[in-house]
Amino acid sequence: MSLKNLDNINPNHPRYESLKLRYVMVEAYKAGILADSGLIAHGRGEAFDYLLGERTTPMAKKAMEAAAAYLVLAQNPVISVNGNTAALVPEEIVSLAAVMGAKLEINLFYRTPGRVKAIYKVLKDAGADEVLGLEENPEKIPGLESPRSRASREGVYSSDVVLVPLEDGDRAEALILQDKKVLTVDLNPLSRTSKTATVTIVDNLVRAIPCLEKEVIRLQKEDKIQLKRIIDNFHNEQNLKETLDMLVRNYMKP
Ligand code: PTJ
Repeated sequence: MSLKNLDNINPNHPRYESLKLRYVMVEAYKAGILADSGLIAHGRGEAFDYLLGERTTPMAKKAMEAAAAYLVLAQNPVISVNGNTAALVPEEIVSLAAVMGAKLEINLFYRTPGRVKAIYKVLKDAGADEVLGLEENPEKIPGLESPRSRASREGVYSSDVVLVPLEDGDRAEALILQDKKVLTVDLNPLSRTSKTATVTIVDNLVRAIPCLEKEVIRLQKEDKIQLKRIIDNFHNEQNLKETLDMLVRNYMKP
């Protein structure tokens, strides 16, 4: 992604990282990768990130460990990729998939052939071997009407664990009803997806995905009993509550 618009901004600017991500998103929108609503979603994420102190919290680290345990134990793990994910972490998501042999599947709410093509190219350029989600006659996830109901036969449809960053609540619910474990990354601990998912990592995607990859590599060396223990010791609702408590404390700080 071109960052030439950033040339006029001093890297020492206190909001440099945030400004950089904004430019990445604007360029991704211009390149047809991101939906216009993706920019709005990014803004909402920014607001929550600000309240979280723009850093990975201990609760997010705990959620990453649980998510990594699910991914390591999975038979058919799949990473669902939308416009925001392709814009923010293309190399990182491809690398995470490669480390654990997971499949990558494009799944868009605002689906157009042009966006699917653009996101496919981003993932291929980032080194992906195979990208699912382009099938003419995909399976459907029951209970969903939007293009999000699409599911590749060898991907989301037959998966046991799905990582769905920046998801909408309906699809997370529908996937859970299909007995899948749903892992998400969402800066909003109050979103329906956050509350529905099996594991919610409340963190910025740009920080979370590289950390998650490290956790997967670490846990690949552990035995199954230890991985199951990590899963049993994780409680999504409690973790979200602790995150929300921290967010409120930060908000109340003078
Ligand atoms: O690419 P498409 O067509 O599939 O559309 C993707 C969007 C994101 C536009 C679509 O899924 C959507 O409208 O999502 P929502 O309902 O706005 O939810 C997005 C959630 O992601 C919100 O709760 C945001 O707080 C959160 N979010 C935004 N940016 C980030 C984020 N979470 C983690 N990291 C971010 N960088």
